[in-house]
Amino acid sequence: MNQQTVTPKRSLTKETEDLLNKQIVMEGKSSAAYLSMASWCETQGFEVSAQFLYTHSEEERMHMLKLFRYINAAGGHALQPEISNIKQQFTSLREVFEMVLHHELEVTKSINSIVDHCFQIKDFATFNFLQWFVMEQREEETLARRAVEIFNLIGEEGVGLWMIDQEIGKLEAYAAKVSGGLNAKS
Ligand code: OFO
Repeated sequence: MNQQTVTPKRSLTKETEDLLNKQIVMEGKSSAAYLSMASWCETQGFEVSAQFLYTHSEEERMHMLKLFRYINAAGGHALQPEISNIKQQFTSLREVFEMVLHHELEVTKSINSIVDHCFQIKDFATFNFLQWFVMEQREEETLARRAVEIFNLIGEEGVGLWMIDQEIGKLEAYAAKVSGGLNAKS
């Protein structure tokens, strides 16, 4: 099929479909990575961080499913991603949250480039669909930046790590407050 072919059943170009399928891989990897981080945190006694990451892993799966449903509704074929090479061991709680921040910045870059592509080819329906992800990334970045900031503010000595773990539990409320509830979690 020609790269730009659009049929009555199909409102996505093949290129856009491929880009959205690549985003599915990213969301699936996010879900798996956060699940692995949650498990490691739980084994280390960081109960609040573990709960935060378990919840986040579920959210990433929900992001992936949103893309599945959209691609198929638009006449494409959403593909179950292969997920491998998920990191299982971490050297510290700080490393976990620095990786979350790094990861979210990469996801934002990827979403932005698909949005740019849709704008260029005038696929305004997909452009509009992706606005939810744009605002979600704003909130996710705020949250991940704040998590790393908490390590710097409290310090990891003495009871610092315990306090940091407690503060991680307040991140969702913090991100929702500073982003003004820009995105509903559904
Ligand atoms: Fe799907 O937002 Fe994080 O990765």
